[in-house]
Amino acid sequence: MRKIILMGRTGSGKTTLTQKLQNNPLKYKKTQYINHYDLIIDTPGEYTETKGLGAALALYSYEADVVGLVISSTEDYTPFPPNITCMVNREVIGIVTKADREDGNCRKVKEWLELCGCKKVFKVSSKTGEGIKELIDYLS
Ligand SMILES: Nc1nc2c(ncn2[C@@H]2O[C@H](COP(=O)(O)OP(=O)(O)OP(=O)(O)O)[C@@H](O)[C@H]2O)c(=O)[nH]1
Ligand SMILES: [Mg+2]
Repeated sequence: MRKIILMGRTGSGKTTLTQKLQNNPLKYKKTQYINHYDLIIDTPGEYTETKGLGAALALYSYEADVVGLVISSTEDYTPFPPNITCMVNREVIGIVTKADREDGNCRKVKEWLELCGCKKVFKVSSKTGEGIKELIDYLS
């Protein structure tokens, strides 16, 4: 599998998705620093939310093969500006998380990710497993 780095706001579901992709039990744990696993790099939401740390994320993307921009279906706004995918020389995909949430809007979030420049956007739920196989197949 290719290594993916997950970036997105606090609470967007990066760690839960990491646990699901690794076939581990889902257990809430606030990410305090960059966690570097064999095939996944899980970053704290603060890196996406803080301007100065955004540069660190861009540099850290070189440790991965694929960059995953993560936004929850329940978000009111996107932290990622248009055409941001050109900031890194890695493949960048979009990941809409919490697809199971009835109050979410997957279509809107998918459009935000496409505006970022993501050619491919996955809709996943770590709770129900929706879209997880498709994401694993893509990375394999
Ligand atoms: N309904 C639903 N809730 C989810 C899903 N994924 C994550 N959550 C919930 O969202 C909350 C935040 O999830 P995390 O995975 O910790 O979020 P994070 O992006 O790692 O957050 P930081 O570590 O703060 O950057 C937790 O309460 C999860 O249970 C999902 O697919 N569906
Ligand atoms: Mg986390």
